[in-house]
Amino acid sequence: EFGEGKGKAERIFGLMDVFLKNDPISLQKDILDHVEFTVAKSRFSFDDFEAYQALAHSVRDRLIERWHDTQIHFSKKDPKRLYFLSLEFLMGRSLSNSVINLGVRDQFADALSQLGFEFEVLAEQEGDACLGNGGLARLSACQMESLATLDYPAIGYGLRYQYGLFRQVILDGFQHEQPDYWLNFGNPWEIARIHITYTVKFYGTVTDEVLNKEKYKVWVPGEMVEAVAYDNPIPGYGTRNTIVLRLWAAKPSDQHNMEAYNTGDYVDAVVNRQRAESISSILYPDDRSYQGKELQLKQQYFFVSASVQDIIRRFKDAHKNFDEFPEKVALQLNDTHPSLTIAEVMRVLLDEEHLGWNRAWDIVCKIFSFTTHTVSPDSLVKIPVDLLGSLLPRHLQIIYDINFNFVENLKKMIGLDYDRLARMSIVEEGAVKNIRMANLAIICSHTVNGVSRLHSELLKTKLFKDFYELWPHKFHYKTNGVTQRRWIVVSNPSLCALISKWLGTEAWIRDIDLLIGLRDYATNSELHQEWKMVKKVNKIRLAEYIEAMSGLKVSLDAMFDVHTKRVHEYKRQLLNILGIIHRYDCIKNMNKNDRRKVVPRVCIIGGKAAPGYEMAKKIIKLFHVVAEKINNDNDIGDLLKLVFIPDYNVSVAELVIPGADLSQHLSTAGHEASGTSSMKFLMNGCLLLATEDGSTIEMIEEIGRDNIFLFGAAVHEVPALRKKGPALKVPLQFLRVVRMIREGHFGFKDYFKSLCDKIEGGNDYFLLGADFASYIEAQAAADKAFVDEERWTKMSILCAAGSGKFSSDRTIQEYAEKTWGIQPCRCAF
Ligand code: GPU
Repeated sequence: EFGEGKGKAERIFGLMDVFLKNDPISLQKDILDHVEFTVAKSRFSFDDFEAYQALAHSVRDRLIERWHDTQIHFSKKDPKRLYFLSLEFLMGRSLSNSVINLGVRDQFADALSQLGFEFEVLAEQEGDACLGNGGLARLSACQMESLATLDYPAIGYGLRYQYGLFRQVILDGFQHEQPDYWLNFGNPWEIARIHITYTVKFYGTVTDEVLNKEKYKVWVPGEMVEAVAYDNPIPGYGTRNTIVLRLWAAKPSDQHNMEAYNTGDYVDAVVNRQRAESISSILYPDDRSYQGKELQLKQQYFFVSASVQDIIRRFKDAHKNFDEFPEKVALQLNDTHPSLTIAEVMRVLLDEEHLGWNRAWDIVCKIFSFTTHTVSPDSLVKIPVDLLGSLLPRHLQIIYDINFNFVENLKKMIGLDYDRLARMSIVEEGAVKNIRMANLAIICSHTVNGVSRLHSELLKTKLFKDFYELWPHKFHYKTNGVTQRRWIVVSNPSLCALISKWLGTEAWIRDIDLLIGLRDYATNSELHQEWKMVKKVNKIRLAEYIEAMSGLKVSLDAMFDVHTKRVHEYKRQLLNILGIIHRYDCIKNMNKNDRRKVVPRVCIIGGKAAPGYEMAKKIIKLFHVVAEKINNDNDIGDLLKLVFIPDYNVSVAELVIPGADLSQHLSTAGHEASGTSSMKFLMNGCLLLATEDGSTIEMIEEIGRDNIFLFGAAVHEVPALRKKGPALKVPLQFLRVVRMIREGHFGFKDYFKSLCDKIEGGNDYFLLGADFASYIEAQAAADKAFVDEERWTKMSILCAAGSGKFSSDRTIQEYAEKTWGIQPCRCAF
């Protein structure tokens, strides 16, 4: 169809500009064109939201351009690819991060200002993509960004939930959940790939068939659903490489048997078909627990099956022989949620590619790596056998076969130790028979990673002890990290500029170890002045947000003390509240003179509770009733103010973290696998008050004990304390604050009874009483340090300077080199 004589490709090249242009005039033209042709508004009249949409589309064009180049480059080089499988990604907003990574932020800001708009104002128009619950999901997002920045050939796979994590609304101090229909206003950051679809099968039966005298299993499904790909480009920083997060959406299948509808009502039949979409419609809001719901299992398999088909299709486009599969494919299982992938790959290699068991098994054993994010056996996914057998009959057979071989081999290695055999078996016997997905993942993966050093020790000595003793070589850890592009450059532009100025380079944005250079200036008074200014700017921003949200005016001289994360008993938000009550009680009982010495505090808490987690919801309510009392006590004034930040999510975190003076990480030692919010606070020069848990232990090594406020029992002390039960000594102050709640000092006496019962009289599993005295001491130490401005600022600088280890760039590089065996593949244009 193109001109004679010239090749088609040449002709197309001739028709296009080489790259989209990024000068202010071209950008303005692009934005106005998108106003007119994409948003369909007049270029002479459009509002902030429409301007945001047009802006987002012009950025998207640039993402697509780079992503195509990256794809072409990857196809040509055919490197080993990493496939990152996760059911949760907390991406937050995309605009600022994209323009910064594309290196066109200032150009866009200029172009917009010439059109009469302000970049920051438009950026605020964007909603959050909350396709995940908490730390695990945000970790996936940080890791995708690092994979792109470090030029690794990677693809992320996930689900395109129509409803993200619920929006938290507080009414009368109680949490209410509202649906997050985040796609309502369209999503400029995704590209619908209506031609990339795969059929996913469910239910049905398995029959034996003979082909060329070989016996094969054939799965005849009872239901089929289509998976459609939606691609979300992820640009790297300081590189042209742009990778993709491919999210699957469920659509009714065309292969539906319409015959069956003839007897029924046509409209009902179509409505029924439409139900297929429900598979990808909602994110389950309970982190770390699988409720045994069929829909949730369907979701997992839907995601797994579509991803595996896509991976195998890509492999077959370039290769004929499956023996090369492990040289080209690394599959990373983000926790147990996607571990059905193992059975699915096995099924495809056996039943569709006819490789035979031994060859298929050999391949499977070389391609999977598994990362676990928990220390608690209760968080490991178990699927009831009946449920799995009805939804995925062939997969159950395969899992049984894998288990049979495993147990037979195990017997040869460890003898007939039936207790241990039962513990290690993939099948859990009991009133309800379950499939233990973690055991399946460990048995079939070449590497099992923990998320911090301490976590890995706990895996080896507790959770996965039996497996560690069998296969010590499989167990490793990669301490988590977060991306400094999102958590400093995007969220804290003032600090970003300050760091670059003092280091004399922006290179730390790609090479975070350079931050250590700030240590040389830790006592420099000029830096101190500028550092304090930056903190002030961020505190003003946060104070304005608090006022807009709650009407509460907070003093900028007060210490902003922040505790934001999912609400869980083990994270001990309750300890913080008890500490606040104690502080209040002390202030009330002080004379005027002593009051003058009190360090004013704004105590900020934020975080969602799973809708069915009663105790977590009571903790939220307790904070509110205590806040009500204290904030309205004229006797207290600015000495103590309490703020609950509702609907804590990525974009709220971007605002809160830079404005914090102190942040709290209070998990009972041995319960937080890693913790990642602490890393974001640390990078932003916020001091930490923490237990020696998860990654905190490694932070102490990086910044020194003098620069962090530590408290509480150490991991090895926890079991003995628990054992003491009712005999455990707890300080009188602790009993006093619990009594205040019990006796109705803050109202809702009956409602809080069960909460008080849970921390008294030997029931205090998370050891709030045992750790209380040392918690209060650590808080006093923080107060003391805060009044010494010079000391505080020095500590703050040393925190940021020592945070280099906690970049996801380091984590990803370790994974790439030690676990996945992948190399950078940089697109050089
Ligand atoms: N984590 Br399991 C979650 O956010 N959700 C989960 O369901 C499970 C773990 C967190 C860990 O609690 C946290 O310690 C860790 O830093 C994070 O995953 C990322 O590894």
